[in-house]
Amino acid sequence: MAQPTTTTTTTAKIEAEGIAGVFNGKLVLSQGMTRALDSGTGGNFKAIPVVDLTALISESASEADKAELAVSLREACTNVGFFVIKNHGIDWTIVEEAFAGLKQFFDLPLENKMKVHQSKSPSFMGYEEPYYTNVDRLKKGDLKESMTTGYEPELDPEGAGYQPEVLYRKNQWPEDGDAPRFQPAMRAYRAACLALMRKLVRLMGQVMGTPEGYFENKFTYPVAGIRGLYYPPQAADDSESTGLGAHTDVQFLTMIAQDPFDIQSLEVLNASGEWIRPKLEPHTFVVNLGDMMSRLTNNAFVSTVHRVRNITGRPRWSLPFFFGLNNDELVSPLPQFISKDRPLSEGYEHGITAYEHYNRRMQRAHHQHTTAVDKCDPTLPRGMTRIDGVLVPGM
Ligand SMILES: O=C(O)CCC(=O)C(=O)O
Repeated sequence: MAQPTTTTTTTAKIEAEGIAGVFNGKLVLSQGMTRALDSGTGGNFKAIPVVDLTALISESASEADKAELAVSLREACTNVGFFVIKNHGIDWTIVEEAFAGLKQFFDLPLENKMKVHQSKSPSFMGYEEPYYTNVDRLKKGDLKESMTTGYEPELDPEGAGYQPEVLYRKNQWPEDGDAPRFQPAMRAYRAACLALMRKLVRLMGQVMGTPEGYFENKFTYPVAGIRGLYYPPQAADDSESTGLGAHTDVQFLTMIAQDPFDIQSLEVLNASGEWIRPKLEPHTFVVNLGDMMSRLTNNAFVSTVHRVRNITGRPRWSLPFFFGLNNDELVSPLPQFISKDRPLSEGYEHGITAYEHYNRRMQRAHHQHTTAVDKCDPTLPRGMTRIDGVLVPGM
């Protein structure tokens, strides 16, 4: 039987720390992912653009204002994959309470948090202690602690009010008496983020050139996960540790609040291999595109590699909200993004559901989870992975 070729490309376009390298012409990322060389990053951006959402939120915005906003969004989506949003209309006391609830949860003794550990959930909901994940498998592991909860259809006034039983991702909430502010705070934060994302999706439809109302029935029981995170400060000279390893996001859009607002620990990879840190003003969020978006646009919109490295000396908390299509929607490139100049990208030939898309990624990221796939087999030698059947350096 023919053996797969093992030639390794030496001219890596991207030689950033945290990226495993280039193999057979593909960018090798964390989580067992490989990507076409030109689809792991946007352009040579030197800063993360700020997008003012007034024209989306204000009832009196003119069509010209909306058109201008659509242009700046398109530029951010094709060149950077990240932007900071301001004037988004979210009442910031909801965000403050979400951080208060999250901190109350993280302050619990470890044994209480372990009662709702993510390994007990087939759908990856729950708590992860420091070093439980190792997203960038060239490192020792991720220093972060996290607590993830997901969509609850019965609490979504703009949704269908149900979701097919098979798609339900059951939450693990802290047990009675533990962190009582956590559950209501997460629910209020989810509701606020959902309302904003649904408005933004209508505009994104326009930015993506879809027919009017195209996305209207595709987010009726969406993915709406919140992953509360804590990153302790780490030593600047500790190259073995990372807050959260280099990766791309899975869903359609992610929006992230951070506390303190001015801490610069999130790092976004540009096409030259430089890590660019978003700079936030008070009451702003970072928004980024996930792989679902790059898949829908045949890589015209970029789902950019990022990581967290907290070398600021201060603790950091963040609250990413992951927003994705209904789990039974097909995630296939839209026809307007396929042409002679932009042929269908490798790996997008077969439609997969949003549910499958998510599970494949999570099984790779969580190499200790019972459902982990063999690419992240923890018995692989450290720093090695298997690609196209061959053991190669990476992850
Ligand atoms: O903490 C952050 O700002 C980013 C988190 C993130 O990238 C993730 O949870 O996938």
